[in-house]
Amino acid sequence: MPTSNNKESRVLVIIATYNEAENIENLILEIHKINPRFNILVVDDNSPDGTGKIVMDIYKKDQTVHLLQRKGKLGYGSAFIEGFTWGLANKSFDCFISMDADFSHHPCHISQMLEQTDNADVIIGSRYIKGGGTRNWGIHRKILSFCANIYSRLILSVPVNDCTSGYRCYNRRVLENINLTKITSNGYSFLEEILYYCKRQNTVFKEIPIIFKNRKYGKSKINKNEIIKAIFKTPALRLFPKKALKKNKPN
Ligand SMILES: Nc1nc2c(ncn2[C@@H]2O[C@H](COP(=O)(O)OP(=O)(O)OP(=O)(O)O)[C@@H](O)[C@H]2O)c(=O)[nH]1
Ligand SMILES: [Mg+2]
Repeated sequence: MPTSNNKESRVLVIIATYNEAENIENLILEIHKINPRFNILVVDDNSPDGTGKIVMDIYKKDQTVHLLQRKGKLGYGSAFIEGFTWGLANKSFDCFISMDADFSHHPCHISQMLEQTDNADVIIGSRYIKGGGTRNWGIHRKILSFCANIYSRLILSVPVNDCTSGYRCYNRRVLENINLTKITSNGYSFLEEILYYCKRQNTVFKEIPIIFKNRKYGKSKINKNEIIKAIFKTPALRLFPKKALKKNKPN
């Protein structure tokens, strides 16, 4: 737990994991190379490859590393809902970074994100602004991701070029204003859903360019079902908005 009031110790990096044993230890090391005071929370879904055990062993030596071990695979979105809820319960944290475990979101961008926290409420690691991009993606993946972004952006009318990037930094106030128990996406459409509720509270967004590299180790968990769910979820958010904002300030 953070013990002092300096900015670094108020940062909580949240990483959702399912079968990331080949990545998690290195990722934690790389994050702590940037700053050993960052707190890191891993939300693991009882990964059969022992990811949770690796994190538990690190925690025994380094108590800035935390583990939320869940019973089974409950989904990407639900992992972040639990992670944010855990972090918000500790008033010492005021800056919440979400990232993947597979190095597609390289920790080298964390400092650039934190530099923007005085100017913006939500900072997004973006593949679709100048300087950003993807590496080692096939043409299908490129088209899918590009179209998904345009689709989400138009339907949700969010002033963000990369609506499906999971590499983000949120300030506490924005998350506190969302009733996380009312978020209905357990899977990847969580990214669009929470972005929509950020937008509805007049959030200031800032994007910083990132190069998204395909994972070297481990397997992707995204599948066709998740993509189909996101296609339907996005317009549903506009048509049947749930009261997930605590102070409802529609925009
Ligand atoms: N706790 C938890 N984590 C998950 C779940 N599904 C995916 N993750 C994690 O969420 C992050 C993103 O998942 P990936 O499979 O890398 O998805 P992606 O980055 O969109 O797809 P790829 O580019 O193909 O890797 C990774 O750290 C996964 O381990 C889940 O059900 N529960
Ligand atoms: Mg990935």
